[in-house]
Amino acid sequence: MAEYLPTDPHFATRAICEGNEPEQWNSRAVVPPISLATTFKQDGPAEHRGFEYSRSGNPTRNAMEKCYASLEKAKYGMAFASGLAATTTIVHMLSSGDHIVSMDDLYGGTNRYLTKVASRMGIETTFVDAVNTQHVADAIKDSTRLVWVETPTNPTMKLVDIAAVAQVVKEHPKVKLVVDSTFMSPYFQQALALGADIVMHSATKYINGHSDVVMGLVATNQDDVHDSLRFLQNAIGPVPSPFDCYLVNRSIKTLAVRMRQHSTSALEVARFLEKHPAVERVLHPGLESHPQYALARRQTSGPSGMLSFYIRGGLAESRAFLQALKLVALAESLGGYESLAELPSLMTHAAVSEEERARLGISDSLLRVSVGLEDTQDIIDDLDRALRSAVPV
Ligand code: P1T
Repeated sequence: MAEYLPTDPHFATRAICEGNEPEQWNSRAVVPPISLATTFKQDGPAEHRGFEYSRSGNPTRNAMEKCYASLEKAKYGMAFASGLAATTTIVHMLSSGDHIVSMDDLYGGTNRYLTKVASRMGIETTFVDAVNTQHVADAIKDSTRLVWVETPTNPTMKLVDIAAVAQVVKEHPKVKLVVDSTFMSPYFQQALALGADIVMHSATKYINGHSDVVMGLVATNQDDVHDSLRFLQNAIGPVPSPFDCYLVNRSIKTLAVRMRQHSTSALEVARFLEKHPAVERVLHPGLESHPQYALARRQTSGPSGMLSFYIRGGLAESRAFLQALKLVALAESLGGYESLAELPSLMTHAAVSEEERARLGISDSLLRVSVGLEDTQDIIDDLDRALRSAVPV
């Protein structure tokens, strides 16, 4: 920690100062320089000053990783070329014959990786409804090495009780709990403090927040997990560029203010949609109507900008709504300053089987919205106009 910081700085202070100490650079630059060199001059064979080759370590990445780690109050932070690169690297800690317990409601790309790629490497995954902690406990077997949960889930906004699952996992010393905290960012959810062994994010979303970088971030307090992931980060090679690390480090500076605004606006939008005649049901953990509202209050310090809702009607109405939007862009992804809307059944979750989607409620009338940082009234007006043009009310 920088010497001039208070002993226990708050989130926004850590976001600005940690890992970014000007004293670490000869120039004393207050902004970490973009260090593009792929290799670093050594004093003698295998004698270097912290950096040798940019895949194994890079000054700009290092500054950003330290800053990110401080947001999770973690000992270690590591950056990867995408959220999925972080996921695959974590799964590479396992060997053929090992088993993962994951959840049925998961980002479609994570589901696709586990079912179509990791399975070919001899790693089997059991998908359970992790909303009920007992289902996780029942699925753990001798070969289980990871429990992988996402909370809130993408796109049905279900919550997993991280502390309860962590308690189950702790009874099995060989099993690690991974929490994908992408929808919350470290600002609203501190998964490690709740008992997770590893927390990961698609930093492409809120942490970068400007829809111009694809990146994954992982944090842990455990030396063995860190050593293993650092080895794999170098051995497999899925590292982000120094420029992307510079951009994410810069984005982290405004994470707290961005998240507060996303949260306020999304709650306002969610309340508006809940009363809209063209809307059947709204899924947002900040609404009292959310079935796990009490858990949301306990486990997070607020809801993010993500919500989903069921439009009255089916595919035709969903399509008409999305195509009528003007301000809100019809696009995949989330967590950026611009509002986005999408149809999970045909877009982000198309890789999930039709039967599974039906079981999870990912129907053709389920729409997902990432509420951005435009004026809230303008977002509401756009949604209202598009809903009214798609569904006669
Ligand atoms: O896109 P990438 O940075 O590789 O991250 C994958 C990922 C992991 N976990 C969650 C919860 C995610 O939402 C994602 C990516 N999601 C989208 C692209 C999306 O539109 O939902």
